[in-house]
Amino acid sequence: MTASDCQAAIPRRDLLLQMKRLRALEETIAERYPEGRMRCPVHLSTGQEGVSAAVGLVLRPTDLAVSGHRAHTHYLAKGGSMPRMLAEIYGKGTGCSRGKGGSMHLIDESVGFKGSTAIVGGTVPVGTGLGLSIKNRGTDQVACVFLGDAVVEEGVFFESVNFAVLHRLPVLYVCENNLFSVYSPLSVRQPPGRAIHEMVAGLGIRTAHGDGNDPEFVYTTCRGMVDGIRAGHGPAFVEFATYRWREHCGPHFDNHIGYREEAEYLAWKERDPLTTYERRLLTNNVVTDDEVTAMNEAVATEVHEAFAFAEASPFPAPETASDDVFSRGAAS
Ligand SMILES: Cc1ncc(C[n+]2csc(CCOP(=O)(O)OP(=O)(O)O)c2C)c(N)n1
Repeated sequence: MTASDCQAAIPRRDLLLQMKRLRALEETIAERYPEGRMRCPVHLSTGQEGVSAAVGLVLRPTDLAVSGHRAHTHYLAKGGSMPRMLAEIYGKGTGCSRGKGGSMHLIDESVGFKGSTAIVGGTVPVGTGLGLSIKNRGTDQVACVFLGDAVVEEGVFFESVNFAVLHRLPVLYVCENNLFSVYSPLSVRQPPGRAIHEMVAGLGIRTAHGDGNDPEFVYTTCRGMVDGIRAGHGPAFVEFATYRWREHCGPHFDNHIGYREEAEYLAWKERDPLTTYERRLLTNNVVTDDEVTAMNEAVATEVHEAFAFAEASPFPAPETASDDVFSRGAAS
C-alpha cells in the first residue's frame, strides 16, 4: 500500500460523524443530568472524542474491547447501542447491563465490548486475557484495552503488559493521557521528564504516541499498530495526549476549584478535536456545509430518540434483582 492509498483509506466523514455522535451524547447527558433521573455517577469524555472515534473505526466488529470508568465513548465507538447505554445510565431494564451496572459498568458482548469497571486498571488483565484467548483460538481478532494515564501507576498494568509481550498477544493498549488522575496532575505522580510511552517501551512492547485531538493521527497510528498485531507482531501500546473538559466525575466544570488553570483548559478547548476537524474537512472540501448540517440533524435525532427510549423503558422488575449477579461465598 502506498502512502497515498493509506491517505485515501482514512474514513474522514466517519471520523467526523462519530465524534459528533459522541460529543452530542456526552453534552446532552451533562445538560440533562440535573433532572435527577440519571442516578449514577457519570465520567464524561467531552474533549477526548478524537481517540475513541478513531480507535473505534480501526477496530472490526469482531474485535474485543474493555475500558474503565470513563467508558461511554469507548462503548459507543465499538458499536454499542446508544439507546441501551442511556437506558443503563437511567437504571432501566433495557440497559446494556440490564440496569444493574450504570455508567461505569457497560457491557455488550454482541459488539465485542466485554466490559468496563470503576477499579482503575481493573480491566487491563481482563483485556490481556482476552488476547490470550484470541491467540489460543487462532483467530485474527485484536483485544483493545482503553486506559487512562493513572492506570500505569497500578502494578497490574506492568504484569499484564509483560505477559502480553512474553506471549506475543494480540492486544492494543490505548492510553488517553489527559494529564490528570482526578485532581492530581502528572507532576505529582511521575518524576520530571518521564514520558509514559518511554517507560512502557522498557517492557519491550511496540509504542507510539502523539496528538489525541487529531483523529486522523490517531487513526493512522492505531491502524498501523493493529495491522502489525494481526500480522503476528505482538502487542502495542499507544499514548495520546488529550484533555477532559468537564469535572472528573459529573456534568459540571470545575476549573475554579484550583487543581488546574482555566488558561490550560481554554488552550485545550482551542484545540477541540471536533470543531478543528470539522473546519479542516470543510476547508479541504471533504464535506460540504449541507453535509455537516445533515450530520448534525441526524445526530440530534439519534440522541433525542435514545433519551426517549431510556425514559420510556421500565425499571427492572424487583424479582429480577438477583439475576445475573454473581458472588463468592460459603455455600449455605
Ligand atoms: C484501584 C483504584 N484506585 C483509585 C480509584 C479512584 N479513582 C477513580 S478514577 C481515578 C483516576 C483515574 O485516572 P485515569 O486513569 O487517568 O483516567 P481519567 O479519569 O483521567 O479518565 C481514581 C484514582 C479507583 N477507582 N480504583
